[in-house]
Amino acid sequence: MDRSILLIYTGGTIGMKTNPETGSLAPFDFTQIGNEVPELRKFRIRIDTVAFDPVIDSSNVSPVEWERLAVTIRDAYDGYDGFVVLHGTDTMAYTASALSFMMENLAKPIIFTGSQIPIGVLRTDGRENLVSAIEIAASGAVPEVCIYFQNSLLRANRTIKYNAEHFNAFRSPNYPPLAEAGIAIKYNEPYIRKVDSFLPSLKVDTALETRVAVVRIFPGLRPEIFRAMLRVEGLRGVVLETYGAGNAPTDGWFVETVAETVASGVVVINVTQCAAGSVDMELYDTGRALLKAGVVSGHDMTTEAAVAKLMYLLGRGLSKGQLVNYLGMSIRGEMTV
Ligand code: ASN
Repeated sequence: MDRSILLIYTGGTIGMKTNPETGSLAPFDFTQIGNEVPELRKFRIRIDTVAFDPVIDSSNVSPVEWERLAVTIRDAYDGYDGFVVLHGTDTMAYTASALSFMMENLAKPIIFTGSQIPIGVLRTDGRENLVSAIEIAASGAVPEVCIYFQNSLLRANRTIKYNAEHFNAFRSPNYPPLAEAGIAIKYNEPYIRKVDSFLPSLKVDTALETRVAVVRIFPGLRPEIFRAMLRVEGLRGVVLETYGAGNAPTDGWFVETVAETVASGVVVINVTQCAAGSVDMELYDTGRALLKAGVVSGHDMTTEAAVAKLMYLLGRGLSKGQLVNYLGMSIRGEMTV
């Protein structure tokens, strides 16, 4: 066995099976994964497993678990060719995005996967997801944090959970898949991050600033409600979800509230409510007003990546100028600029 991976189970649907007595779904002992998926024994790869205790539904995952995951991978980093993280699908795009920022100078694959149906159920989608994720992680071909789901390998910080029912649950609307699994796994080389031999060693930053908010505007949003959301004591950053190409109302109260927020030291980043496409604040007057108020463009970043990037950068004690600079540029391939 010349290759090795560490399989980390955090929780979520994938690691469940039906309790024959009660008929309900419950997590199984993950160290016995070989009993549930005997196919794993056929790999010529050493697979070590570790499970969170307790395992959790991903709706309960918070930056505390992001840190636990980052530290687990950091501590095991030198001993494996790659890492597979089994995670609930609901917040997988947030966790995987966060890891992409927290793991600087990453040179090995970290592949997140999960399933819509538990692995202990006959029609599960988890078996194929797991087997292919392991193969990709062990190959070392993609030195990035990725999500593998239903035959597609996607860059984590470009990915959103798109469908609550279909097996094809994830999309990367603004960046092509890094690989597609059919008869063979075909890697999309031009889009995969390159790692050269001068890359400094892995640096894991776990200090995250969580005093941030996501504010989604909508027609009829009232001035007093908007002000209340932005004037929360201690607020450090806001992801403002705007319309179309980054547009928002030009009403005086709206623009003034945003400008006051920025002037008070809160960083405001503009992302679009559309699943695909990019913010361009110079296109319409309704975008320009935000630019003038000091809002930073999030370009084509997902909300998930914007939240994680904001927490990561705010946690690093940067000056306002550095913060705005890093926010507006791609630091882990998360935006097209
Ligand atoms: N609620 C589950 C979770 O995110 C959903 C899933 O994994 N399919 O943990």
